[in-house]
Amino acid sequence: MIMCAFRWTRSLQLTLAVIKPDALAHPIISETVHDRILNHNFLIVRSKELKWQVSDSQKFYSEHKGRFFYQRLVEFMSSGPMRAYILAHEDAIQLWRTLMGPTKVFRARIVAPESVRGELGLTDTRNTTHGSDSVASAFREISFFFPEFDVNRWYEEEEPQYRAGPLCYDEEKLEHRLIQK
Ligand code: 3AN
Repeated sequence: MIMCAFRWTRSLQLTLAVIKPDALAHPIISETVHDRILNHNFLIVRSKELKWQVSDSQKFYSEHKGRFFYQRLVEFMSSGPMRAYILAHEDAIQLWRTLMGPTKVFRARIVAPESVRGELGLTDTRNTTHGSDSVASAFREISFFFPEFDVNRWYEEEEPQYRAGPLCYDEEKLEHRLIQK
């Protein structure tokens, strides 16, 4: 157990982050991404490993249906286990997007070589990670990956507690949790 006493000045925002199958298959890559999450003071509200059926992948990426990469994307995202996180930070959505870097790995290598995708991505499809791109998509995507998690309730009831702490990091569950005062 590691105590975490970070001082927040603004309210916390949630985002969904995913380590995609290509990256989770390589422990050094997934540990590097996980360490980057912790080193940037994200709070890990929930994390879990899961594997999609093709139908889950089709549903999640329905907005891309018809694009040239759709079939490849759908097959890849259901090809092996992933790790999904609900992350909290003052500016969680934008911070995680910045840490990931641009969608296209070859562009990421040039414009953001130290980003996750710039450093660890393989191709535009196998680009290591996913992150929500807006408040609305964070709501939708968190509910998709964690149907048992109530986003509204978290903001109403748990956000003030996570902001105030104290929290500890559970190295086995890969999650932060509140310590009862
Ligand atoms: P992001 O994941 O950065 O939000 P989206 O939502 O435009 O990007 O695309 C969803 C996923 O589709 C990407 N993460 C990537 O795996 C795949 N993808 C997007 N554009 C391409 C492309 N031009 N070629 C191959 N795969 C792509």
